[in-house]
Amino acid sequence: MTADLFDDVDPDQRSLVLAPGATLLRGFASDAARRLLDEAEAVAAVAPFRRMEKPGGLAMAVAMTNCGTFGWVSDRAGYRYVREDPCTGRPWPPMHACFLSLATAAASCAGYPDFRPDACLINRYAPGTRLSLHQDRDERDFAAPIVSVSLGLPAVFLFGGERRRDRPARVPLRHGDVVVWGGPSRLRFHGVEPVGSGNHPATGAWRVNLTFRMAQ
Ligand code: MD3
Ligand code: FE
Repeated sequence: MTADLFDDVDPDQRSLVLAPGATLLRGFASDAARRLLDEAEAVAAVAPFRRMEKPGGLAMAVAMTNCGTFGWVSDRAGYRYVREDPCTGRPWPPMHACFLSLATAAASCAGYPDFRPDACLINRYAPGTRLSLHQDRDERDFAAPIVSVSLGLPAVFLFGGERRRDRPARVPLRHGDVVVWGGPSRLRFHGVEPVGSGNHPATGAWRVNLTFRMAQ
């Protein structure tokens, strides 16, 4: 049980190594959360949240949009990073300074002082929505970490192994938690259990997750 991971640590400890290369910075984004959510809303006003098609044709449950030079997209043709939003034909909205500084500060804390994300995928989960186990391997350089920021409703993150069949650990993630996924953890399978219903003061009935990536 992953809850055990949390039982042994000093309650004041704000940073926890989940696995080699995976660092949880609990509450690291709490102070910035309001600004991050307002900015995510501004991004979505230009590049709307949409449920992308998987290569097999089914729609993903999670609604997504992007900001930054590159955005991650999925359609019948597969997964890739593109400079233009296929919904609008326009470039993705730029990555706001508050996004960039939060992500680079978190990466620095976890030992990645050179992290310069060029893509931020914004995921939005309604209650009941899950993300099935997958690897993130569309980025050019797996030496760069991915920084994730959890906002709004809590969720149980599934942290698997290097093989799909490895049984995942369950990691509860709450509003303001940031995780830096790098090194030997970078290609581990991961997903999100169905988000429970609830009403969060910052987001209402949503979970919002930001993932910062060095795509190119
Ligand atoms: C572990 N998002 O967008 S973030 C994704 O909560 C994604 O929306 C989830 O998985 C979410 O691809 C999880 C945490 C995360 C992101 C990338 C990872 C964990 C990771 C890459 C390697 C290992
Ligand atoms: Fe992922």
